[in-house]
Amino acid sequence: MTIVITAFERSPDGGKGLARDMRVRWALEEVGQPYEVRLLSFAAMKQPAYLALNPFGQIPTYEEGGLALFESGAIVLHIAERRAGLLPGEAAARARAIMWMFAALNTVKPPVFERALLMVLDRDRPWFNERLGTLDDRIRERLRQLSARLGGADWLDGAFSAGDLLMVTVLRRLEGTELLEAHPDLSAYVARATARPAYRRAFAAQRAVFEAGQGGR
Ligand code: GTB
Repeated sequence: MTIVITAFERSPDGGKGLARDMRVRWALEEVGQPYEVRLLSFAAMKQPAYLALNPFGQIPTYEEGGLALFESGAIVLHIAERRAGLLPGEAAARARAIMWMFAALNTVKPPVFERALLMVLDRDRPWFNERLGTLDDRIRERLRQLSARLGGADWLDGAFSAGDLLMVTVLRRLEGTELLEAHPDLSAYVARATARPAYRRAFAAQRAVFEAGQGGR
């Protein structure tokens, strides 16, 4: 059954692999599952045909036969549950890996994502610096806690898992900031994950879309 995912026709991230299709591409590469990509304009993402797939009009979606999914975390979990490579077989270890998936998206991501939005949308607001300070403090605390738990290990809990995959996609939003650089262990964790052949293949695939779009301008 062919797997089809959706991605931006022209990603606003400039080919940096920060859009959410990157998580899905990476997961599919980790488990060795071929896939096709349907590229969408912003306008197409708001049309009824696409809203039937994702009511929020966002990428990515995932289609396989009669199954249609949205939400990158749910898609990564679906992929990880079906093929070996992203979740341990042993029940307790598997539950902990899924716990880390939720921790990445529900506990670490919120202030990181809020900061990214603030930097793009609110730089001219009079309260910008105060809000940035608040979010940076929250992020510092989360990174301190994450670093303490990682404790010099390669991955969050034993072998690389879907929990690491999602956590690294969240941490990548902090690349180039002093927040991440203050934790050389976390920077090394991101570097270790993004050096994986599956990540490199996924990154190159999304980058090729951006470069093709540039050529077409
Ligand atoms: N919770 C959903 C999921 O995880 O799947 C969120 C999906 C989502 O935010 N999709 C974004 C989207 O479709 C693209 S990835 N936005 C269009 C819209 O809402 O109309 C978010 C994103 C956008 C831009 C950058 N960037 O420029 O760096 C990074 C990430």
